[in-house]
Amino acid sequence: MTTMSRPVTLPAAAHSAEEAPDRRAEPLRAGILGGGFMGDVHGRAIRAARSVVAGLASSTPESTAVAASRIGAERALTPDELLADPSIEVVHVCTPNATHAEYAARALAAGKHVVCEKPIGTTLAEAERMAEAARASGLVTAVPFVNRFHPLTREARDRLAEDPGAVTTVLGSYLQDWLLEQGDDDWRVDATTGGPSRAFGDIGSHLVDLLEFTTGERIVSLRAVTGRLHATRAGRAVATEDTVAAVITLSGGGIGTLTVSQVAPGRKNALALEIAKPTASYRFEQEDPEVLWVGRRRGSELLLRDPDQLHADGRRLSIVPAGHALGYQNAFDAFVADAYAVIRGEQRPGLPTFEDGLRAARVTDAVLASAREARDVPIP
Ligand code: SOE
Repeated sequence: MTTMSRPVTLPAAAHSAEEAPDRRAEPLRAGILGGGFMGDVHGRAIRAARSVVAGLASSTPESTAVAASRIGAERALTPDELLADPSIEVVHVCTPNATHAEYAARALAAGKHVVCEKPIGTTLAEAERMAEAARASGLVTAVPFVNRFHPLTREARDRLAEDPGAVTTVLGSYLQDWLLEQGDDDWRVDATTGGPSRAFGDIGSHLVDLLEFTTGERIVSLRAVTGRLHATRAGRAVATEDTVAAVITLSGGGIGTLTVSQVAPGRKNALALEIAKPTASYRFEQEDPEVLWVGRRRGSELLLRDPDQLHADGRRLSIVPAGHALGYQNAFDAFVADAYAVIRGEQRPGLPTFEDGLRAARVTDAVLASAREARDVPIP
């Protein structure tokens, strides 16, 4: 039976009493900006990381009181109070997209680590400023590209790394239907609150991050087209896209297609990624995360998550035995746990930071430019 434990090596400082104490066991004190459904998801993950939701601030005193009570925050605060609170060590930014950069920048300036929902900026320029602010701060920043934290996406990554040759083809899609009807509305629909790209910035970013993370390759150019099912919603003109289709070229010379839609009837969070190399194919579906399809010319298999069969990373994330299904919140919990471990001074390869948030902004910017100008767009 493979042991789940890892040899514990205490940092040098922990050996001498007068040195800083080992902080790993102590709970961190977190603040959450935003009281929507992502605030709930972050709140659960903070507690799963043995830490405390010390404060929560939403858009009004009333919505803050309701969300703080629902999420179990110690105190209902205003954003200014939360950002000024010296006891809060890490700020989770879960507000509408247009306020991400301002709040993240203020939290960094206040010396607080930042977990910021994507996008870190609604434009490439804003994302570049945020990544620079993160570098200059020396603080820990993280962006919840949590599909990296399913044990089987880590397994796919490790197997792809061992698989010789470059990626040949990628078939990627992320389909939802929560904005299918003309009466469906959300702050994401408006460019002023959600940013100029909606479908791609919102969920295409997950697809791109998972593709580049698992393959280790980069999209080096793309040609995209966008679509809009409803030109108006709730009587307002809509300028952001419902659908995106893109043809991509990869750094290893491979090619692929990405399809993103928030108006695909029956699809809820159907992220699917199929990657082919000359020796094997790998397919992961977010709505069925306990299975990885491994395709071969002879002997394809459905790999069911079983810690004994996984590489170290997939085993580490397999917090329950085979047969007890792990899901989205578990992946989110693993993401926050890794971010907090890095805040406590440990190493956690694969943590998505503001550098990865900037990468997502670069690709999103290229998608909009390509669709607007009907041309291939190279991506540095
Ligand atoms: C809405 O499309 C949304 O909540 C996204 O913003 C999240 O990133 C995705 O994980 C689920 O759907």
